[in-house]
Amino acid sequence: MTDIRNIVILTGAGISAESGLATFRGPDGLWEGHRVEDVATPQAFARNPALVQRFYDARRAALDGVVPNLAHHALARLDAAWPGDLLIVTQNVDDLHERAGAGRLLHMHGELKSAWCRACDARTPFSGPMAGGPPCPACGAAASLRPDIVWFGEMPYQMERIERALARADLFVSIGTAGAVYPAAGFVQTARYHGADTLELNLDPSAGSIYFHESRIGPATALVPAWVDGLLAA
Ligand code: BV8
Repeated sequence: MTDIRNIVILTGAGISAESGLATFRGPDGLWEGHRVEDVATPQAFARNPALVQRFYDARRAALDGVVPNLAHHALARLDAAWPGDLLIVTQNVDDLHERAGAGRLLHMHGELKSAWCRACDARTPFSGPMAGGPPCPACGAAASLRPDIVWFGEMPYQMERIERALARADLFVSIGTAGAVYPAAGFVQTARYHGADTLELNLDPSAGSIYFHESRIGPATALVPAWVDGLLAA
């Protein structure tokens, strides 16, 4: 058994790429010619709610046509088998980690399948289009729902819980993220400061590759199962 007990895993759009969901900064990164940074903001929603709702309605609908891939399933297997602390912190707003069976999971940037009511502040499970102004499932208010997504300029969810997990981590693994968006891109430095080993599994070197003790380059469906098998066999 290795001397690794507590693990934090950060995932980004790259872990869902092989399931068919577009990443943000790759060649398929634009949506109807818009950069995500220009649509995923409170200002964009205030200025043009129909455009922003359409952006999220399209991505929420796309979830019905995709399934978790071997990387999601490998992480769920690790989650089920790992005796120490383990936390999957995903930047992704898709539901593929859950559908693969991951339990110790946190969506720091929110979820497509959740709605946030601006009238009663409730967050409720949601599928289907939001553009038509459906009533809030909790309070019934009409046309009061926004996507339960952390936009640029908004505070990511459960940051204290994430910071506590990073402070205790013996191993920090980053999978499928470009390391371009903060605070997630800074987690590797926090983990390293607290003495964790740091590993990056990515198709290309990320902006933060220099902060990792080790970087393995390749597709997540090849790298993640191999890494999990190695860890569970140790
Ligand atoms: C905040 C929800 C403060 C939306 C998202 C200057 C310096 C530092 C920070 C800032 C700055 N200027 C502005 C900021 C702050 C800003 C920021 O970081 N901006 C960036 C652009 C510079 N951050 C924020 O605004 C955050 N909030 O700072 O709040 C605050 C403080 C007090 C009080 C209130 C507020 C909020 C950021 C969250 C924004 N929301 N998502 C949505 O999804 O619609 S971010 C968005 O980018 C997604 O969540 C996405 O997950 C995330 C990161 O992208 P990646 O996951 O990395 O995806 P990407 O396409 O970029 O890369 C894919 C990677 O996968 C690539 O490396 C590729 O090689 C790899 N890959 C591809 N295929 C595969 C693969 N790997 C393996 N296998 C494959 N097959």
